[in-house]
Amino acid sequence: MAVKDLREWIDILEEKRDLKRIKAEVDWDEEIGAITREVSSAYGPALLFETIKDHRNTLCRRLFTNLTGSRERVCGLLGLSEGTSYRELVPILKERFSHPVKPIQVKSGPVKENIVKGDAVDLYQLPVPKWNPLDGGRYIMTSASTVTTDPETGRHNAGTYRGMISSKKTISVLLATTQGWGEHFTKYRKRGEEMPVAVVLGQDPTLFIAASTPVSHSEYEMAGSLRGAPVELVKCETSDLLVPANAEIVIEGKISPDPKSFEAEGPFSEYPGYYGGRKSPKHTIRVECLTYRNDPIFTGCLTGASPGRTNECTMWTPAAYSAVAWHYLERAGVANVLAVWRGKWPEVMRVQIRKTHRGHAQQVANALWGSHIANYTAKHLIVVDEDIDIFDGEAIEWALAYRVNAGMGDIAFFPGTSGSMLDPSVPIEERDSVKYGHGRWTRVLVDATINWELEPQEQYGGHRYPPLGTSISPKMEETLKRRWKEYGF
Ligand SMILES: Cc1cc2nc3c(=O)[nH]c(=O)nc-3n(C[C@H](O)[C@H](O)[C@H](O)COP(=O)(O)O)c2cc1C
Ligand SMILES: [Mn+2]
Repeated sequence: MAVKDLREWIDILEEKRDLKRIKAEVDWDEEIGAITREVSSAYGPALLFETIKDHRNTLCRRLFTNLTGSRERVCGLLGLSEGTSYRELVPILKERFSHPVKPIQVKSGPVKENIVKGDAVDLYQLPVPKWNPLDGGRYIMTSASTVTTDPETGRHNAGTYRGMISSKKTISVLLATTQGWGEHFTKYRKRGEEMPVAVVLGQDPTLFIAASTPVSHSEYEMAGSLRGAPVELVKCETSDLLVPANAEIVIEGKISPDPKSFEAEGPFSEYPGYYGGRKSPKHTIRVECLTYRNDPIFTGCLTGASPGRTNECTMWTPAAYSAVAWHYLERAGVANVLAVWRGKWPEVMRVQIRKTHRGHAQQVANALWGSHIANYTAKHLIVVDEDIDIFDGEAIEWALAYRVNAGMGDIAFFPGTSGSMLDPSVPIEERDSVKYGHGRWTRVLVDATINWELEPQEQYGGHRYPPLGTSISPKMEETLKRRWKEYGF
């Protein structure tokens, strides 16, 4: 079932007629982004741009995007039937995220076919789009996995983190201290050392999914589990970092803790559907080496989503984040969680429980907000009972209407927590990326389960709530079935 690499994924999509090759020359400056926005908002095919302005003769000439732009495509990638619903996908992903598959190290691989070091490095050789009109530059790290290691344990982390080309040999980035690489960077900084990084471009898309999800294990192990076979890794040229042997391109470099090395970064069209971050000096990767396959294929993607306008990541981030959140709840020992669903935007998360005690929803909130997934997720948490379908917006609205009484403590605030730097409802000063490395959220629990402080009532047949008024009796169901045609239907 495993897709070997990006090229095999392209072949599979081509065979399924789910790939569009665009041969007409297109401009990297806004045009590729605009086409991609239109196509992904219509859940259209994957796109391979084959002729890009200024890149007819550069070391990389082609760009692949929208590679995971429909639910069917994502299910195909995971070896599942295309009809698999999100309701079914979440527990499947939870299972896979709970069963890591260790990567294996190999001596060499296609990514070593070409090696460029030192002065020969020129990032403008890559067809990197300026995706959106007000982006601060050409964002090179959008579907890249940025690999770092913990200097104490050697443990690898791979994350999807934005970065833009700031010169021929530098990439300025938005480095959040609460993210995997941020935790590593804090340790390097305390030692007064630079952090080695490797930016992996053009990978088997399961690694893109793992690296974009706050998983509890190594992303390589998670990608191995998602694809059903170990990821093959090779050592970098300028550090001990391990990177996928079949990647299209790997950029090796260092990030210095010295603010003098910082270069301008931002803004960028971000996941909330608004531009995020201002143009200001930020941490910067000093590139030392490029390795790449012959005739490499660059990959990138759009991020922002607003109502009716979307991007490929929203086809799987809700399911992947829901699966990991559920996994963390299980690990914390929270019993009777029946389903978890994060919508298109990570700020709102819904959890369905079979309530067994007072404070059950509060326990869910504490466990979730205390876990790694909460860094960018679950600002607003809605917990519902088992009869509320969390995939149904109307059911959620009904629960919010009739199972929430703020006067009885059903809404709780938890101020002063770290949160997203990109949520525009938070004052800019409170999410200064260089000063704090993260944003500040007041989290909200909406306990939309039936409040057990409401005493059972005799007039409600001994229940806390009145009987459901919209049901018809079994006797009438029988009658209607029998007489339906007679009524003239
Ligand atoms: C397309 C895309 C772009 C992302 N960009 C960033 C980013 O610029 N900075 C960031 O901290 N997280 C970003 N994320 C979210 C992280 O990838 C996500 O939080 C992931 O869990 C990070 O890995 P980590 O948990 O190992 O840090 C992005 C996610 C996606 C899907
Ligand atoms: Mn991680």
